[in-house]
Amino acid sequence: STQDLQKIIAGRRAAEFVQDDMVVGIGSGSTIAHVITALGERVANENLKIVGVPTSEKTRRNAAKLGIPMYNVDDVDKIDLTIDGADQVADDFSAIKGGGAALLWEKIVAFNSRENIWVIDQTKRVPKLEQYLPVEVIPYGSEQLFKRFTADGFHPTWRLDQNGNPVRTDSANFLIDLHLPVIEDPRALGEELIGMVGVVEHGLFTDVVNQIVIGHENNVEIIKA
Ligand code: DER
Repeated sequence: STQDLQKIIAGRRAAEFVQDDMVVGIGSGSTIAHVITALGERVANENLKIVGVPTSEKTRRNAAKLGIPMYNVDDVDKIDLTIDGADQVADDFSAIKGGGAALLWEKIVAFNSRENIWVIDQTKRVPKLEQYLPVEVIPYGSEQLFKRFTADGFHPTWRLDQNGNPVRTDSANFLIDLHLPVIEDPRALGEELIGMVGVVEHGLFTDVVNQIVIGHENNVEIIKA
């Protein structure tokens, strides 16, 4: 589809920001899969010297399979550049992430990176964040949290796998997806959510990104935050 093509050209363009000797945070999702493929080709064909830090076990496996040495975030001094995807990126450079159930490790890696780049296809661009917000919660007490989200008008739903069982994140937590109208103040909402006992992390990413790589019909747009 054209969206897949936009992901491919944006992913391959974003991979060009990676240079020899970098420690690279590698994101999760279908767009980043094209970044991983491009980096794997450069490791194989140009002997690119990089170390990867995964934002999910799936990314660790996919990158390692392509010959990219993978280290945990605590096994490197610092991450030079993290490239990740997003579900929505607003005009103020805030984002909603978590569609791929990796938001906690993604946020940990992002906040330990000198520079962050998000790679998206143009359908992810929105004036303001809206409609959908993943929240990672500790299983114990999550039913109580769910009821509180309902009472607060957040229209929560459990993230379920194809068998209808609650998805477990790589940290063995549950995900509750909130469904809200337009999010006018992502920072305030993020602070409200993080203050709730049992909430581990949420998918609002503000004050993080440095550059956005956007795949359009026939070109790639790069915007500095
Ligand atoms: O979970 C995330 O934030 C991922 O980056 C993901 O949602 C983006 O996924 P996509 O590149 O498959 O659209």
